[in-house]
Parts: sequence; structure tokens; C-alpha cells
Amino acid sequence: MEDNSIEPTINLNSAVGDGNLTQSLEPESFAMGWSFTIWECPTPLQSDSNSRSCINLPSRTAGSRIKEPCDGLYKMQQKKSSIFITVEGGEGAGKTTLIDGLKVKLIDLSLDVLVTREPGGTALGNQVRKWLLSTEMSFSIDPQAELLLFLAARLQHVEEVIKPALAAGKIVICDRFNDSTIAYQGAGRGLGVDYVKNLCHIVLNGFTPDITFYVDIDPEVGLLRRRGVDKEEAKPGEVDRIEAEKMAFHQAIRECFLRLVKMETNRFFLIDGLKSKEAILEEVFQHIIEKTQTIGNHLC
Ligand code: ATM
Repeated sequence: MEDNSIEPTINLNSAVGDGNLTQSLEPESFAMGWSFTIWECPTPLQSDSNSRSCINLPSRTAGSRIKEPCDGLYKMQQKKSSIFITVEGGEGAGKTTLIDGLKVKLIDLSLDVLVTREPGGTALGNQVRKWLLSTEMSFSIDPQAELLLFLAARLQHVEEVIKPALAAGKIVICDRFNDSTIAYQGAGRGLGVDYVKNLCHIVLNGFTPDITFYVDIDPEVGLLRRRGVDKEEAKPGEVDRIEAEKMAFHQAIRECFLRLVKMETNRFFLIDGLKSKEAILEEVFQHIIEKTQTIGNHLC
């Protein structure tokens, strides 16, 4: 997580009143986007007759760790709390609907959001997507080669798009990331969960999402839902190269995701893909708020 401190951004000497700092804070924005740390300076406020200091924090830009106002001069540090969110799930789980809804909800809060996907997000990623998913490709792809291509696309994506966006304070939502590789290539293709996990760690130098949602659905149900929804990688009415795998492959992937969720309870949240899209969105949103508060506290 980058530290994007901007200090100070509000002239506290000119913002004097008797308000309570927390009055203007909206609970939802409190945790997201920006966080502020305010602490008392040793020197008392000299310049103003009214010794009670107060800051009118712009709505939707408030953050965590705010001390109650008291006499004296406050110094404020403002930090942009970027957050890296990934959404995982089998086909037909409802990832896209969730991501679209989340984007709208976060933008509504005046937050800067970048939605991206894997494989994809860069010119290289889009090319790799074509090679790996298109049913039009006539050449065969070895599972190890497939793994390395997903990772090459990811590295490019992280360096070219994700890290710069986080550094700029954006909330980045990525449709699939390392956990898909661990589940699809590690478990599905049988390359080994630990092996793929370690390789992801090495390639990205430990770069990990802050929060991951696994939208769970039985592949039998998911693939049925997907039927009839055309994909750019396949001919109308058909499925892409990986979707076309047998049901056992998709079941192995689901089981792997469920194990991953249990292994990293701090990062992973299991979402029931059978719930309504409104319920899923609200659940995910609440998790993000809680998580951002934790991250905000770390940053301060
Ligand atoms: P969608 O993101 O459109 O769901 O499809 C990407 C496909 O690529 C998906 N296939 N199915 N079913 C999962 C697969 N995939 C991998 O096998 N490994 C990976 O690392 C990633 C990112 C995706």
C-alpha cells in the first residue's frame, strides 16, 4: 500500500468554530477514499480570539482517527486510502453484476474507482486473453505455458495499471487475480496449488489484494446461467476454451477456492452466489467499509 500523504491540506487556522469534528462525517465515507489523522500540536493556537478549533471536513472526504476538537492548534495529515479489491468466482457466479454495482456505489460516494480484469487490462493482457480463451486458436497450449502466460499478463497489468492507480489513491477492483490462477491452473489443471501459489508470490514479489470476494456457486448452476450469454472469446452460443472443460475440472476449482477462503480469513470473504444481487452488493460493500477502516488505521 502506497503512502500518499498530503500535508497539510486544510488551513486549520482559518477554520475556527465550535463544531464537533465528527458532525460532518458521513459514516460510509468515513472509512473510504480518504483518511485523516489529526493531532494536537504542542504550540497553542495564538492567532485567533476563538480558541476552539474546528475543521469543516468536506463531506465524503473524511476518514478515521479523528480526535475530538479541543483548544489548541491541530495539525492534519491527509492520506488517500487506496484499496485493491479482487473478485473471484466460477463461471456464472455473478462477478460482473457485482463489480458493476460496486463501481456505481463507490463512484456515487465521489470515490475514484478503476475496474479492470484478468487476463486483460493492458495490450499484452488482452492479447494473452485472446490466445488463452479463444476457441478460434488452432494451436495447443501446454498447462505450464498457460500458467506462465497468465502470470506474464498479470505482471504487466500490476506494473502498468494496478500499482500506478493505487499510488494515485484509486480504489482498484480487479475481476480475477492470483486466486484464479491457483484454482484454475493449480487445482483445475493439476499443476499443484502450493506450486502455483509460490510462483504467484515470486512473480509479483508478494503483491497481494487487500480484500478478495469469492462468489460461490455450484458449477452446474453457474454454467447453466452462463448459457445463452455470449462471450467475445467464443462463437455465439458457445463457451470459451477454459469454460469448455469438463464438470470435474470446474468442481475441483470450486473446492480449491473454498479451501483458499478458509486459509486466508483476513483477506477472503465467501459470498453466496445464490443470494439476490442487491443482497450480495450490500454485503460486499459492508465488508469493504470494515476493511478500509482497518487499513486506514494501519496507514495513520
Ligand atoms: P472470465 O474472467 O471472463 O470469467 O474468464 C476468464 C477465464 O480465464 C475463466 N474461465 N473460465 N471458466 C478463468 C480463466 N482464468 C484462468 O484459468 N487462470 C487465471 O489466472 C485467470 C485470471 C483466469
